[in-house]
Amino acid sequence: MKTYVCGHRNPDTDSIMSAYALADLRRRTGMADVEAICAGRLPEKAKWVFDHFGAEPVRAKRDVYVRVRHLIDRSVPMIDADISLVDALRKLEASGESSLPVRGRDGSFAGMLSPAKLLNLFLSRGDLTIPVGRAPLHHCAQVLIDSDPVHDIRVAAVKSSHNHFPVVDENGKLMGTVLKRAFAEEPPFRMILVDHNETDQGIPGLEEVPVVEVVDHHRIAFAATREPIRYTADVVGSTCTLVARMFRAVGERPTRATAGILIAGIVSDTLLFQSPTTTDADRSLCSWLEKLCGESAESIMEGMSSIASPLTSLSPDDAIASDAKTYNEAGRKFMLAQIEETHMAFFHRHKDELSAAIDRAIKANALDFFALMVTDPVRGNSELLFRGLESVRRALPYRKGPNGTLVMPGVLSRKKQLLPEVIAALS
Ligand SMILES: [Mn+2]
Repeated sequence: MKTYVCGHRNPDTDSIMSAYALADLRRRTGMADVEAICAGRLPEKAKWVFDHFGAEPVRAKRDVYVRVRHLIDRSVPMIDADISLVDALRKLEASGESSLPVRGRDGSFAGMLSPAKLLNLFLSRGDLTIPVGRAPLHHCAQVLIDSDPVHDIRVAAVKSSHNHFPVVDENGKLMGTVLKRAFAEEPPFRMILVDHNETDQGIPGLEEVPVVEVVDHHRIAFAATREPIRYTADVVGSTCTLVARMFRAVGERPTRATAGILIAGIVSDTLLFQSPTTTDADRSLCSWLEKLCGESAESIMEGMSSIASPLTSLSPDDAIASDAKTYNEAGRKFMLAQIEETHMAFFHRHKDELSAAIDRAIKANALDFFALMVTDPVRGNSELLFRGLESVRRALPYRKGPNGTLVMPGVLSRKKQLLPEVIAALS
C-alpha cells in the first residue's frame, strides 16, 4: 500500500525537506511504496535546494482525496464489443461476476453485459455468435467518473441496487469497474505527517486517510487514533533536526544530497540558529550533516537567500497564502502567515495591496482575523499586519510603528512567540 509523507499546507522549506528525508529513511528501513509529496505548489526556494543537490524534487499534490480511479478493481475484465456473444458469456462466466462492462470500438462505455438482459435472446434461440455489441445490453448502470472524489458518491453507491459500477474518464473512455464492496474498504493509501499534526493545517483530504506516523516540533493537537501510531515530537528548532536524529538512531548515514536537504530545513526554520526556537540539538546534528554533505550551513543559507522573496515574486494574494496556517482557538478561526523579507521598506510600500488581499482571505475563509508577520532574518525583527477582530489587535503586546504596522523587535517565531500572544489575547 502506498504511503505519502507530507508537510503542512503552504509548505515552508522545513516541511518539504523533512518529507523528502523521512521518505528516504523509511525506504531504507523497509517501507516498500513511500513517496514524499508537497501540499500545493513547490516554492522557488525548495526548487533551488533540490536543484543544488541534484535531487529529484518532491511531487506537488493538491489533495489526497480518495478518487474513483483508486477503487477500480483490475481483476474485473472489460469486454470488447466486437467479440462474439458466446465468447463474451464465457468470459463473464470465468470472471465469477454477475455483469461486466462492454467497451465500444472507440473505447467508450457501451453498456453492461448481464445474463438477465439476454433471457429473451436465449428463449427465442437467438444467434449467440453475433458481436456482443449488438446484443441487448444493460444501460441503466450507474456510471462513475474516474476523477470524482469517493466521499461525494459513497452513500449513493452503497444504497444502490447495483454491485458493479462502470468507470469512465472525462472523455467517456471506459476505464474499468468498481465493485460495491470497495466503498466500504479502507483508503488505498496511508499518510506520514511531518512538521505539523493538526488536520486543519494538513493537505486537503487528510481527514479521510489513516495517519501511521507523525514527526513534528509543534504543539500537539492531533485527533485520537484508532490504533497505535509512531509519534516523534520534541522541542527543537526544525523537523529536519528530528529526521536527522532518526537517521542516526538507526545507524543510517544520509547521502550527500539528503544531508544537504536536511541542513536546508534546519537553517531555514532556525534562521541560521538565530531564532529563539534553536536548540543545541539543531546545532550538533547540523554539524554532523555538514560533514556528510561537504557544504557549510552558511553557504546553503546564502544560496537560499538569493531566491526572491514571496513579496517580490508573487501577487499579494499568493504572497500572504505562501506560508499561512489556520488555527481554531477559543471559538475563533484565524490565520497567521509569515513571510521572510530583508527589505522592510518594500513591505511598507505594498502594505495597502497586502491589506486588500488579507481582507479577501478573511472573507473567503470565514475568518475572525488574519495576521501577516513579515520577518527580517538578517536584523532579527518582525512586523505585523493585522486585519479583523479589533479587540484581539488591541490585546496584543506590540506597539504601532510609523508605517501603521505593529512592530515586533526581536520576534522571529510565529509558533513560539506570536501564536502564544494571540492565544493570550483571545482569552
Ligand atoms: Mn518546521
